[in-house]
Amino acid sequence: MKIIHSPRHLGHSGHVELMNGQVVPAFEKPERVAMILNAVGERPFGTLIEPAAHGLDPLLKVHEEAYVRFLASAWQMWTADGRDFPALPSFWRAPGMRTDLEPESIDGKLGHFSFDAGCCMVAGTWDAVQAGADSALTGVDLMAGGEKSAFALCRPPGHHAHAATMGGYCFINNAAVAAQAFRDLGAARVAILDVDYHHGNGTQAIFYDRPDVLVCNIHADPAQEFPYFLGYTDETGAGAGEGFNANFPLRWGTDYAGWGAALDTACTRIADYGPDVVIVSLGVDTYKDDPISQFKLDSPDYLKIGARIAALDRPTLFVMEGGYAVEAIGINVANTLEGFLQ
Ligand code: Q9C
Ligand code: ZN
Repeated sequence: MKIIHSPRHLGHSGHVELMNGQVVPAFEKPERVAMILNAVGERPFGTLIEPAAHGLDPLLKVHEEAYVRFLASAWQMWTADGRDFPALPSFWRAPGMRTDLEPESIDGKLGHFSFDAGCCMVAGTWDAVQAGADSALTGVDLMAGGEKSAFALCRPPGHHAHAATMGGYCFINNAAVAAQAFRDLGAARVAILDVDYHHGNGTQAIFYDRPDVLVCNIHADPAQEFPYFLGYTDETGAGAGEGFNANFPLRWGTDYAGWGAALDTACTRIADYGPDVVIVSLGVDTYKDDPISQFKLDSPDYLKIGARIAALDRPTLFVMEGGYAVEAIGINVANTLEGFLQ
């Protein structure tokens, strides 16, 4: 299995987030990728390759142009106001306020295009984001060329990003960009299996009214956990997409007995759909010692996850999402891939 990775993710560093009302160093940090590279490097998985540049067109198929323009110019606008520290939104709308107007001010734009303070931007953020999206797109290219699977080691992650909204450490929705690229290359049906601890609200929203991309999410119950405002069981799709979104929310404290049962149900749904390709939004923040999460999966469980996904017997693109227990993230990702390949 080829692993697609760019060192340009390192440009997205030194950023912060809000935790318990305080500004703290971001949990989504560059060391995550270093640990994954170490762990996969110790096993006979295949070769590391750099992504090819794909430009903005494939991103614009799932993201709005004004949003991409904002991402590309935000750091320049923020620093033009004399600020030489990371950019963080702190103003949002309440229901009843205007959603149709993009403010001129960068402070207004940051709120207009975000749903939380989880997407801090620094000088190298946009370059890192583009390299991540290119990694996912290069994975699509490899599989279009006949590879049975690939792993896009994207950083920052993507599944919380909507068509015109950043949040939850995510700017461009790498899995959604890849799904659309598969469609444009001729795949009739794409299934996205999101196993990150958090609900993939952006991925759900992007494909909510479409039957050509089935989205299945296994995640912490949004009544208890971020992103709080999406990810319930009654969200099953809309219009032509009715029946093509499936959520499996699980309570805090869930271990592999409960989690694996949900995975089995989700995989059965995917098998019934008969996709040409499966995209796995691979978050390993389900791990028992994850610093911001409340599930109880242990490292050997990730071997079982990989094996269950392999049993679908479909071409499979893994796209990196979350996972913040830096000491175990590499083992857990490598175990997933090993379980898949065995
Ligand atoms: N500051 C992903 O796993 N913040 N995003 C929760 C802790 C949001 C996680 C509160 C967590 C987003 C891709
Ligand atoms: Zn997550």
